[in-house]
Amino acid sequence: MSFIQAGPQLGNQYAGDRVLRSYLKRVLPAAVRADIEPDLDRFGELAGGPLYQLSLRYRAEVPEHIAYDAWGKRIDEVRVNTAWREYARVAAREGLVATGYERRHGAYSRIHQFAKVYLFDRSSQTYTCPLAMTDGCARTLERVARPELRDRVLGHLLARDPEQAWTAGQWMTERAGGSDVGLSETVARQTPEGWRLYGTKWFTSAVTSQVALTLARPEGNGPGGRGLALFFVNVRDENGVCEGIEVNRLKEKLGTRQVPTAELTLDGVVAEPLTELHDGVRNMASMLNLTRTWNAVCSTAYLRRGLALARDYAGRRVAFGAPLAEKPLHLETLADVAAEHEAGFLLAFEAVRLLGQEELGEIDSSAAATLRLLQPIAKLTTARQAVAGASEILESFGGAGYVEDTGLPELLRDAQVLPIWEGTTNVLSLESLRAARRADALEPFLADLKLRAGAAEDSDLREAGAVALEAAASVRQWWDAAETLGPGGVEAGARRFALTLGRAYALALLVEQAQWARANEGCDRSAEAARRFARATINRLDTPVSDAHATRSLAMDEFAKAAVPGST
Ligand code: MFK
Repeated sequence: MSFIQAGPQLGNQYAGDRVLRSYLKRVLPAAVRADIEPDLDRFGELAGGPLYQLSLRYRAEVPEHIAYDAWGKRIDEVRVNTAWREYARVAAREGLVATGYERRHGAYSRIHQFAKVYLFDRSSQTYTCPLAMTDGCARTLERVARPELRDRVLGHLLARDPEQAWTAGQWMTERAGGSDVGLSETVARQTPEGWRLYGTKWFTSAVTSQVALTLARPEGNGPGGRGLALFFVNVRDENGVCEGIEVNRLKEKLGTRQVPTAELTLDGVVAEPLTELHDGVRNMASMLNLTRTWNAVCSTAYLRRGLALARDYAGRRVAFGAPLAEKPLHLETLADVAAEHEAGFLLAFEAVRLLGQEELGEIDSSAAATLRLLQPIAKLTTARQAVAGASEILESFGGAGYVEDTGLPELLRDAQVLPIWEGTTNVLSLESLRAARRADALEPFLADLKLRAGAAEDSDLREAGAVALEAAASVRQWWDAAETLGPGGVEAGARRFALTLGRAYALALLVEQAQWARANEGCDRSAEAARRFARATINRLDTPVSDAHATRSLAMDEFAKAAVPGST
């Protein structure tokens, strides 16, 4: 009989994850870990088994928009696949949002919650999207909503009973303003029945949610983000009807195809202000910071899943006389991805750890400022790792990585959204600059980085730590020279600033983890990850910079002399 290649298999995704387990052992008090570990072990089995199989089985079934019923009545039903409906039940029962708010383990509850999110993400057809927005909505309600509204809604967002559980949408993006949300055109009008919204929302992810937070400009308000107000919308009434909302169409996307993403027309939908009738962007910021944290954690989940599949396959696939697992070049490639994964994981979970402390008021002002900067930095750094790493993982499967029904291409297609939604790399780089300035965050961030990178005792780890310290010094130098660069020069350098910070901080965390794992677990794998990650590019600020004219000439080439459309 001719040869048939065995495909990759997944095991228990908690039990097999050294990086997650070792991290939890280091940061959690023993009693907390003992309490949550059985839950993670059980969920890891589910994620590597039935939930993963479910995602593969319904991989090709994408959402459907039914605009009208048979008799011509507008119904705007959005049908999702069987797996997606099951994920909704699993998410509620498992408390994938609720765990962070029940706070059974105080500030550590966020670590427990996000460990489950990390296990769930790549077995969930990105059901983590509505969950992230639900978490963001819950936190925003906790922080800024009128108590009556908060008490009416929060219980549903945190319900473990699937019959009671709601998810929330986050409708920010409009045709005029994707990144520049202050350009939003949706108007809020006061009527005898309350506020009503009129406008178009251009990207609304997971439009099957029961409720949403959105921005609109109350009539008479000024321009920009300050003139917007934050509103709560009940998307469907008790009969499932969207009164005052039309689904124009579902987006046809590169990836996350099982997530129903819609264009909506708001034609008088009733909405309630969460709080004051201005400063909507600022009031929505806690939602953004939460969804960016989900994005960072899930980005690292892509690499973890890719590695789990590639490692299993490396033992099964024989080429040129030996399994791939014995090929030095194949191992080099996987080890590089593994180093990126471990560094990114620690970066994302540091944002989670500090978030838990901040929410309970158990954080000092330095750590709070560090967190403010870490949120955009962790998101942008890990998202780029996910895309590059997913591409490498697909390649490690050869042609099979390019064939849809292996389920592998989805890893790369879905990953491409991570650096886009919740703020692109460039928008978040600029946001990092603002956070560093407004929150005085750079000083405490760099101080913490130095503490961790400098704490290494063994010479190999001291050497790796020195790379992080040298990058931190470059950041400091660039920052101090910012005035001489002018606004254009600072903006042009923002991405290199942000990525250097992200990768240097990740390296510092990795050095700290590696020293601990060597001393406490007799394990040197984190140390190899640290040494390897230190050899990858950390410092993006130590290369010469071109002048603005040369950059523009090359970037725009045949368009370099053209007038900007619309300018006079
Ligand atoms: C797998 C995981 C999944 C995640 C799924 C999520 C699916 C959802 C899909 C989406 O909804 S994607 C849409 C996401 N859109 C964005 O992320 C928008 C990106 N653009 C930005 O972030 C812009 O920088 C911003 C909209 C914030 C710019 O608007 P403005 O009006 O120019 O804001 P400005 O002046 O920077 O900030 C206004 C106030 O908010 C300031 O406070 P003050 O009024 O006190 O000066 C800021 O400090 C504050 N602020 C802004 N961002 C903040 C923040 N505060 C804390 N944290 C932040 N992140």
